[in-house]
Amino acid sequence: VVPNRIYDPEAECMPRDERRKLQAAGLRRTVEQAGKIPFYRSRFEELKVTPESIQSVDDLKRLPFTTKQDLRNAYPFGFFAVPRAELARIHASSGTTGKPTFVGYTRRDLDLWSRLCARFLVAGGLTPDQLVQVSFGYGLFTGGFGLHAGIERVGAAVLPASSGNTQRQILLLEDAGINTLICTPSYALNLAETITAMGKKGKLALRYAHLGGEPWTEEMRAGIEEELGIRAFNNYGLSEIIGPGVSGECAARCGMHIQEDQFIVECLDPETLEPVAEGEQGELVITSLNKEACPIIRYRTRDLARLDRGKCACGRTTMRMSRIRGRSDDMMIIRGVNVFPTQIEEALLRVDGTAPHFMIELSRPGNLDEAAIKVEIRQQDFSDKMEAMHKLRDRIAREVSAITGLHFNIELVEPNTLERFTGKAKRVIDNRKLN
Ligand code: ADP
Ligand code: K
Ligand code: ZN
Repeated sequence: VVPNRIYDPEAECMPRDERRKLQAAGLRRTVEQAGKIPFYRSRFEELKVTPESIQSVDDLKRLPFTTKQDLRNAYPFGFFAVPRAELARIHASSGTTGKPTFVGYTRRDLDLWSRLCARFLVAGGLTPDQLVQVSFGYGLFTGGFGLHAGIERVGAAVLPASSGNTQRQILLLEDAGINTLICTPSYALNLAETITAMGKKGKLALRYAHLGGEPWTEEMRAGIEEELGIRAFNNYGLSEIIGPGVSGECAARCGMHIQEDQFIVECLDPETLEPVAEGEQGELVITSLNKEACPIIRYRTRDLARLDRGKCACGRTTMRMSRIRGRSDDMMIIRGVNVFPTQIEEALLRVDGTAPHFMIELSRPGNLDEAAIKVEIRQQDFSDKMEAMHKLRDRIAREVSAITGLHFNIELVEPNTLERFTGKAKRVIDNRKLN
């Protein structure tokens, strides 16, 4: 049983009408801050939006949406609302093509972010006496550094293992006597099964895991918990909003509590962009309320989920969101890393000899994702010389890895063998069993 602890009771358990007033003030502040960004300034002018005209949360529907494409159009720093001198950190998330999307933080933004991570970590059982292994990559992705700061803030000790090298991860878990594991759910399952296979099941000090970054299921949770003898908690976030810390589960584990004092989350029909009926599935659209460097308004996450305004046993008054049930675009999440088919297309464009016809195939033979690309060769470049074909394959793998940071198995296929599409191309076959 996980004790019910609350890191920030004032914010997390605030009466709802009081929080709505706080949100209105935050929204007004955000409109003011966002007005420093040319994209928002011109939208606000068109829509006749001024900070003073924001009276309540209902005014949100007067505000413009923001898409990943909008962020991309302003590459690299066009969505930063503060001068460079005020920046304290820059992270990046994968763009839809070769270039990343940068997100910036001021000192105050970093302070806020670590507070939000501390909240969901404590909700899921983290206490200052624990030893925590972070097996998220430390780098441009928000997972590693984000969780790291949250753990330190709670007062627990952090072991920044970073990602990769499963044998070494297990050695650290065992020899350091780690209590809490942080990684993606699929990696946790992989660790769990490897630990069992090594005959170390039940011999570790592990008690908790905080998992996120990719979709997972209750069946996966049951497997992770059974193999490791722990409690595993789900947390959600995305770089464009702040990183991990947007929402997370409490001990009751009936959805992830949204940090509503900092974000307004709408659940909209992705076609009409109108709110779905209460409790129905829709696209999450998120607005920040206190961010300085990158205030963001009505960001279309493309993540599909349900919202629950019901009361929670833990005493938090915040609304909860379900697991992510899917995406309203073609983004794939491979080993926790976001990948768009357009990134693969861009990589192929850099390689002479390939036709722009390809098919991506995803599978999960064990617990980890495998990704393969079938690439068509142009007639004139097709060769029965093995060496030439090997060189071409390696070249493609390198370009794809340069853009996505992931290894794909490349399979070259003969000219005119892949399906041609008349409508919207369907370039991904996902054989991983999720949802
Ligand atoms: P990170 O670096 O933390 O993975 P990104 O911004 O790269 O963050 O990825 C964010 C995306 O990852 C989200 O939009 C969502 O699709 C997915 N994601 C993050 N956490 C979860 C989660 N707990 N469950 C399902 N999907 C998640
Ligand atoms: K992700
Ligand atoms: Zn709760």
